Amino acid sequence: MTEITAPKSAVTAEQFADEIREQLKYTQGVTVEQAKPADVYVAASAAVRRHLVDSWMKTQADMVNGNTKAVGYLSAEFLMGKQLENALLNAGLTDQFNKAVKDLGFSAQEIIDAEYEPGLGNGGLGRLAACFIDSLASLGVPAFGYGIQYKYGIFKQEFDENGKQIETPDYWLANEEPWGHIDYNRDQKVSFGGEVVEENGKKVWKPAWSVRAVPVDYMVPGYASGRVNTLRLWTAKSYDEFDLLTFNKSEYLDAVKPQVEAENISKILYPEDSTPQGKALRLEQQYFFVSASIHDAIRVFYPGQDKPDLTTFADKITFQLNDTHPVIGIPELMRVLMDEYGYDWDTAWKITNKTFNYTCHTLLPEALEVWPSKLIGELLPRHLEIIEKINDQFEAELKAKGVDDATIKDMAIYTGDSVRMAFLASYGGSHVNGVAELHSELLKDVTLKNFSDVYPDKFTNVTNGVTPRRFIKLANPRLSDVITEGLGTDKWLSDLELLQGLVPLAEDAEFVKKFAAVKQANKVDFSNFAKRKYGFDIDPNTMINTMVKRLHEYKRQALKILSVIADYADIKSGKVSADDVMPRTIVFGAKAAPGYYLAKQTIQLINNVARVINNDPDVKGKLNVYFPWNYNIELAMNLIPATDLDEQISQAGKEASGTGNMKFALNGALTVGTLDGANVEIRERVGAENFFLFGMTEPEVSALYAKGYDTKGLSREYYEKDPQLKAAIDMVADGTFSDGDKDTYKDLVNDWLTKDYFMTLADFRAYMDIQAQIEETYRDPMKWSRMAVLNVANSGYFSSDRSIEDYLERIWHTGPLA
Ligand code: GP0
Repeated sequence: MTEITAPKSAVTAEQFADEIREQLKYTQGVTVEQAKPADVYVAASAAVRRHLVDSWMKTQADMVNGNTKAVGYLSAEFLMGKQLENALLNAGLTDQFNKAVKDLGFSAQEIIDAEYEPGLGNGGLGRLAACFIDSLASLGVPAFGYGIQYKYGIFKQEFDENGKQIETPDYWLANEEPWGHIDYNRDQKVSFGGEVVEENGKKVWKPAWSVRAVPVDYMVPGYASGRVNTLRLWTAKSYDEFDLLTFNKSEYLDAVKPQVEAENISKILYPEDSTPQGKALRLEQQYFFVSASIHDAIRVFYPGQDKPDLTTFADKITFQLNDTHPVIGIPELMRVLMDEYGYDWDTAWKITNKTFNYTCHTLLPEALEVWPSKLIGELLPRHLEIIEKINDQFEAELKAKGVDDATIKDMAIYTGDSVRMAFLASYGGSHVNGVAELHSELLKDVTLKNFSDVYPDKFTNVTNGVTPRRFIKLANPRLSDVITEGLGTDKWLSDLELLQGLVPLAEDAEFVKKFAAVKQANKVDFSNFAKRKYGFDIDPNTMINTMVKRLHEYKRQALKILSVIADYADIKSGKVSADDVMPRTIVFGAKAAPGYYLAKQTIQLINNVARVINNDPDVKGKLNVYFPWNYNIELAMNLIPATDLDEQISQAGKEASGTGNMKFALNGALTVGTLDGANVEIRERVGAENFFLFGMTEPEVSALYAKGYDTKGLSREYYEKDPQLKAAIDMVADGTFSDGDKDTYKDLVNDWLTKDYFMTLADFRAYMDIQAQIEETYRDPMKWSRMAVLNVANSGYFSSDRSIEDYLERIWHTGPLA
């Protein structure tokens, strides 16, 4: 007997159909006969939202009245993905929905598809925030996600006829968006600019302009917890409706200018992933949402109180700083406590220090934000003063601890010219965490070494995780059924370590065959999806080999494409007969930051390699390359379950964690990867024999830098010594993938041969060797599938529920509502 514990609402399909009808009629003004799928999508969303309202209100009331501290997850990005399917699952209405829409004359899929995916994040960091708020709600922990409702999300990616990336605006709010509830009556005023003056011995900030921060609330339903939290995304509105004076002069268009400028603040998500640009508007965005959120928390937790006792603030809510983006919250809370509520510096500092914690997501120094003091001074003069004072206090503290002057200078939060946000966060909060074990170690040993030396107890690790609801249950229903059947229960969806129970089944040939059949069916589905959406002809009987992630040099898409080119060159030269090649389909998905030149060249190269190889009869269809554009959550949910082999091939010591790697392992893909980020922990858990490891380790990378790899042009030696590598690079240089033009990729080629900072060439040989081993393994389907079963069975640790439990225990010191 299989035990089913998934939530199930008492509402019948007939009742749910009536609710949809009613929404269609009374809110949207269309009959069922007139309704399009997009109408039914809006109606069904509104209907399911109504079923969540009571739990939502109760969760909020319990949060304010209860004695459990809440979590405020401050994040500039929340990459949520489509909402309807997930809300139905958590409300226990999936079956009713499926039947109801069918009875209304629609297919469930076309209704789900009608939702436009909100892209309010760049990649891993934003998706992690979305997984975390899902897990917080599922664990019954009261929490707010606080962020920005950008009008334009991450750009839509297209490819032009030359294979170049084109970015177009993602106006995701062009159609009715039924999930966000805009609440004009819970707005906050956020001010900027002006100057600080002294009045009666007190510092008083006289700002020059203000915007109105209006919250848009999204419900965050927990799975099987009965709890519904809130994602509160701020949108900027103008206070100046229009300037009457100007208007009287009948300069109508000028009159709306200030309004347009204020509303610019929440207009667009910056598309740089890991390499922030020091733009004033970005700082405005950061301050905008953080200031509104802090004031909002005071409003929520001290309702109706003019003189709240904010010495208890850190017992009400703990703020997690998701990377450096919200770190301006530290001086902001200081300012609020001192200037708005009259606390002295020391009291304010104690509260602030206790309230904030900081998660660092990177090892790339360029990803740690540093703001010019001048910019902060112009935009937030009072905050700059506070930062200077924090820095003075910090220096005195370090001196007292016996830290030498040179080190103190290295650690400066405020250097005179600039403010280092990661340092401000490390000093200003209680805890600092990295996102995988290796990453947290490297943070302590390298990136934030001085801080960890002085404040060792602040530093901890929380390995990332992903939500099994979206990335297994919704993305891979077939696998979910096989797991439930195998375990005899569906409880694994809220306790993912139960997947361990599948380990013995790896020896059960019947089970392994069922598991393999799921993968095959998913591959067929993906092939159909790719045909429908992209016009691709993907053969589901080839190995599906996937590399999806942002395009970044350190992630090394270049290594993957060079290996494909090397294989192609072997076929073309006759060294290898196409008949002997194991059939493979390589699927890439990646957006490049619009200003990231080498990343964009890499995209162009991949597209043209695909064009040439896919159309070359000599290849006999054995090697295929596809690059579906605009990689997003929807594509991920279709591609990951269909993948046989996943690529996690970053240069060791560069990928903080990776979260795609977890999604693939949990969906029964095998991984080829370096010892980097969470790969290390995945491999430990699934077993070294079930993971394709290759390449230099982090200490080997460091040693090679020390030899001058990038500065002395050592990469060229690898090129000269390895004929296969040489053939591949020469093929890029000679115009094979640019209709004979030798200049198209010259900067890319030149970088490989003179600098190659991320050591693609140095790891090439090891990568080719492991691929040969992979092919051998894949030719034994039972062996491959058994390994895949063991990947699923041993990856339960990588649930974001477990990550949140670690945060609760190590950092937040709070727990679920009673
Ligand atoms: C890290 F610094 N990450 C940054 C950034 O600006 N954006 C971003 O998405 C990612 C890391 O690269 C990661 O290793 C990590 O798993 C993720 O943050 C969440 O911690 C790979 O996606």
